[in-house]
Amino acid sequence: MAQTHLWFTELQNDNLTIGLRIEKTIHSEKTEYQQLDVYKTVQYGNLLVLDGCIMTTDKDEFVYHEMLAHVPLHTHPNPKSVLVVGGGDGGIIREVIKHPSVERAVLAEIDGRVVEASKKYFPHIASGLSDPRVDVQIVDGIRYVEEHPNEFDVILIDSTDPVGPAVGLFQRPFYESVFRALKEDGLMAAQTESPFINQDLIRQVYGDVRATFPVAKLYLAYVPTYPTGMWSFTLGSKKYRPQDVSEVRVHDTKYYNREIHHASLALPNFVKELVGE
Ligand code: SPD
Repeated sequence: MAQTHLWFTELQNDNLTIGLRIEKTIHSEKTEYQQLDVYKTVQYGNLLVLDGCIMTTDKDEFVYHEMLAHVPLHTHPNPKSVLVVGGGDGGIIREVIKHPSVERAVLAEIDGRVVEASKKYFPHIASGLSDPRVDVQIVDGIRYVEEHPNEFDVILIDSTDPVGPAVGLFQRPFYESVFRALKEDGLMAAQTESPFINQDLIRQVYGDVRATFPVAKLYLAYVPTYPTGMWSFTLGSKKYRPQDVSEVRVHDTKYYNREIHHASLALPNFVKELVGE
């Protein structure tokens, strides 16, 4: 096939872009909440974009989804009841249900169109959404968390970037409400952007999580299509520490394993400084 001259460009901040050559636009719509586009790219397969920001691609999605799910899920000794806030593409749910202890996994996604688009254009990412343990709720995740105190072992926050509908998911009242929605030994993890270009956000979120939970830990993974590639996740826990994980229960992964679990907790000095470690 002749090479196209079409490019998708994400403006990552005022001074930085990432460009992916595209073969064609597969889908484009304005949902009730955001602009939703799906492109076929040459390098990364299908690409899901919300409000101009890359959410996931066929080829590198496994890094982010495995790391946001398995580091916290292995930190809990017996996760049975799990809530995913956001994550309408289903990638986190797919990883959650790999844990045999999980009896119930709720997905609280505000935009039902993301779920539908993912089922159609990213079937391998959305594959877990039809599992009988999964309950897909098209609701405001912030409100859902407020209305379900003391219910979950693990809560995973797979938000979009901190603009538009996701802003509230990066604020202290939300983490306090997540604390209340967790059982007495529960824990949470959230995606918290790039240590290279979102330093104020990481400082603020980490500070809020540390003020809310007895245990707080930032960890890292490398996602080629996310701004700068280096990506952070913040874990808050009432009891268990990710440093104490000695065995891994899930093995059908492409990125996560026991060594990666521990390596992801090791922070470069400039990131340690950000979180005061
Ligand atoms: N800038 C990328 C941030 C994307 C975080 N959420 C991705 C959703 C994938 N399930």
